[in-house]
Amino acid sequence: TRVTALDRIFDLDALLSEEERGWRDRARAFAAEHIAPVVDDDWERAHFRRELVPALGEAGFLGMHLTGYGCAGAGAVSYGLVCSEIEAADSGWRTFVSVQGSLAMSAIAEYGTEAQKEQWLPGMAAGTLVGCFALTEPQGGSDPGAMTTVARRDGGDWVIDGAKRWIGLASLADVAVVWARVEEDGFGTGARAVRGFLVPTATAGFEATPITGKLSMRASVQCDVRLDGVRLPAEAMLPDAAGLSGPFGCLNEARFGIVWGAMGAARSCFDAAVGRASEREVFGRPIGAAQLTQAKLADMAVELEKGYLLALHLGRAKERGALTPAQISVGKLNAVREALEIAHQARSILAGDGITSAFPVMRHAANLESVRTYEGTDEIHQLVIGRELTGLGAF
Ligand code: TGC
Repeated sequence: TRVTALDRIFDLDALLSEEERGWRDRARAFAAEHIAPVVDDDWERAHFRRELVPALGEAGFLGMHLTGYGCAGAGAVSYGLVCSEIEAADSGWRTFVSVQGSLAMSAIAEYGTEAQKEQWLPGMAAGTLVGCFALTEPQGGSDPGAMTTVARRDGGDWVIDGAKRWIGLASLADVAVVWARVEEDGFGTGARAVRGFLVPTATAGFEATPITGKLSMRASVQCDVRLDGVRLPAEAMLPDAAGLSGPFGCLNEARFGIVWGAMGAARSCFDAAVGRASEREVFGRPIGAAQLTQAKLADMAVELEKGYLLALHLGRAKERGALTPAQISVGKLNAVREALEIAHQARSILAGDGITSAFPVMRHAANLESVRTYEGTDEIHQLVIGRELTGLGAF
């Protein structure tokens, strides 16, 4: 696999185990073979390459942090490194890995019954089944506590009514993890609690419509979802998630992957800028020999190094079971904010060529706008950190 300018300077390898380097190298090779050659065309055509999903499963990347049920049981840092390499190719594909593994599979693995795990996890790990995670609603995603989707009991069944928006993969998924407010769940958790339900997407009343007109994440799919009288058996509910801590627990997993993933997109932009700076001549010499260009490259490299070291620090904490939501907010806020700044600086070094698909930079920049918004906006993470610092909630 290619050694990047970043690898040369930082020697992140020295901080990784042989197993972690193996995951990183396999993901880098996978992205180079399967994603990089086709992603510009897919992005242009707004095409999600569904047929790649089983290959991701075969590589072991889906739900790789989970144990059993065909999952790899890898460590947090290995998972982060894979997210980074996949997102260096395209944020849409890292989003797929996150939605499938961190959100949908984590929800089933953490909160599901043995029968639910047996039914869904092996196929999802193999990439023969796709899952989605339906939390956000049309009025906005920052306050899931305001959700209006409801699940009510009807005899032994559940009946769900409501709407969700920005749900990745919903139109392709086999199963949706749907979060809904229950009137009375019969489990003693009280009225109006939020519960999770496994909804096979073939169920009558479930309808997913891809959102069009996106100028970001064009090689992946996000949907509007309608749930009209979706009738499910009693055992469709995830028994071990009661309240918003259920979906938030899954968001913690996905946000951790983003801490690493956004650094991958940034590294791709950085590599493009370094490569071009040594070739493109202005005023009779490569622009990489200009002090202003070197200052930009140096600032980008500093943020990349800090971002990767922070990701690694959080990964080690996660492996010790010590990672807190506030720490994840620091990582997500920093990684995406700095990745966008790096993408913008790289674009300026590439000049006019930087706006074309000859370089990945504008695609990454456009994708990162979505990453900045989903899984908690910058502002939400600032407020989580602010609450940690002051003890005062300002939401
Ligand atoms: P509050 O409503 O008071 O707390 C509810 C319960 O949740 C617990 N909690 C957490 N648990 C685990 N991890 C976390 N990070 C948690 N954050 C909160 C909390 O302790 C409480 O538990 P309990 O047992 O006492 O009931 O909420 P809060 O005041 O703690 O949080 C407010 C705020 C703003 C931080 C939270 O609402 C938030 O994080 N909002 C942002 C939500 C978000 O990220 N939405 C975007 C989702 S992205 C998406 O759905 C798309 S997936 C990608 C795709 O499909 O493509």
